Amino acid sequence: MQVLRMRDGELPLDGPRVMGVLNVTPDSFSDGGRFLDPALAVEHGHRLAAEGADVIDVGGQSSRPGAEEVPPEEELRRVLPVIEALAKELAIFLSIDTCRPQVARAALDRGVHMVNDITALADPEMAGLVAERGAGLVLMHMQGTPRTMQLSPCYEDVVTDVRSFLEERVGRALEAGVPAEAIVIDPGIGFGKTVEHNLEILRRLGELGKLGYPLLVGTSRKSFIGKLSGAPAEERLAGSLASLVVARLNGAALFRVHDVTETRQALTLTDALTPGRRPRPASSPVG
Ligand code: HH2
Repeated sequence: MQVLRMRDGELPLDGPRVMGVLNVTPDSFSDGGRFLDPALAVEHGHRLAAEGADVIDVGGQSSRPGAEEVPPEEELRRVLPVIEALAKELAIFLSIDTCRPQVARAALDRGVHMVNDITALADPEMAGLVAERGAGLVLMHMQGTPRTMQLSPCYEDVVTDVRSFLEERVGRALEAGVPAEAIVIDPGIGFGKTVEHNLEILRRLGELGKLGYPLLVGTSRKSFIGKLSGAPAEERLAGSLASLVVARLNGAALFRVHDVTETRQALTLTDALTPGRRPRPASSPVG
């Protein structure tokens, strides 16, 4: 059975796994401002865990199109109290959504198990840090930066280009000593991609799966669903579920979502209806 190795534990990948989103930001595209107060963020973390999330992904900086960078001190100020509390109060895997080694290091010191780097090791220090701490690592594809990425995304062939990029970044991680079992790859839905690019990636996800690493997808409430359906961010659950069912059928193992209960139900049914797959409840004691 394939497992995902993280600091202090392993997450079995014998069924789909759900990563609950916890944005401690004022400006995230769908839940900005809701959990900026640390007490509300911690409460939401408990809710995500109770709903059956396998991992909670804590982020202190929005990466929505056009977002400006926040200083590292502010990112740390937002996430650290929340991580500290969740690590003490919950037996669940925690991930830090950051591209800054300084933030990742402080989060690891306070108990996170995995680093979700949406720049896939743009900072050369990140890989060594992850290796040294035995943490899990998500490597995500993005074209450009959040500020510029949606201006004119352009690829020769989006799936081939994303695949080559991820292959190269996996190579960097392995070279720095991150074990293969600790690596997850993610095509970066919505990060420097048009609607058609996102659809093409989801249709041809199997080609990324051939790299041999677990695939994570983050389609939850994203704007391609809004552009296709006309729905605002808070009304995109049905489209989010439809996209993740297709992603599961095409080989995705992990799903980064805002709506954990509904996602688990959709994934359970997807696996129950897939020949050769058996549904299993997604529970993940740490350790
Ligand atoms: N998407 C977002 C943030 N982090 N990480 C990974 N690995 N994959 C994703 O698709 C992904 C991600 C953006 O979504 P959200 O956190 O809801 O919004 P914001 O960036 O505005 O905080």
